Amino acid sequence: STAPAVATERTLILVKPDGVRRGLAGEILRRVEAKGYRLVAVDLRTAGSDLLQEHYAEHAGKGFFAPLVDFMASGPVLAVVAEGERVIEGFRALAGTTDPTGAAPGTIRGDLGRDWGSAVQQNLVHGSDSPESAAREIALWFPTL
Ligand code: RTP
Ligand code: MG
Repeated sequence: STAPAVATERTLILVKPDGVRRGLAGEILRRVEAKGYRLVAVDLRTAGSDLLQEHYAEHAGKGFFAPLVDFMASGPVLAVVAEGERVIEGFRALAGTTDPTGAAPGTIRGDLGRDWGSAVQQNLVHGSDSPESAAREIALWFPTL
């Protein structure tokens, strides 16, 4: 008998402005590709606050919302759509936990990130957290895809 197929998914990855500024975009994409995921789209751009407020709508009203949007608009981000079986969960595992200081070594945040003394956690990457979030975020960042 054959095992049930695992669905191919797409996820939205952002290399945040701290990652681009530090010259880590290539290293982060390397890890995504080395894990075996396929790059579907990549675009380096400075996002406006309208897009970022929509992207982070679930955090509207929280104390870190405005500083987070300002940080995310502070320079170019690398927006990426990656594809593969269980890529949503797989990329979040590659990224590591939200707090980069405590993130496990071996992860992007654990190997490359740390606390830099600002209130907003500069944790290098974003990855969609569910199929619904991925669909919403991909439509937002890549409306023609
Ligand atoms: P992300 O969405 O960026 O992949 O990160 P996440 O799921 O691990 O974290 P989430 O809770 O969704 O928060 C989104 C981003 O907001 C910043 N943040 N700052 N207490 C704070 O100051 C705080 N909490 C979150 C981080 O940049 C986080 O990735
Ligand atoms: Mg999140």
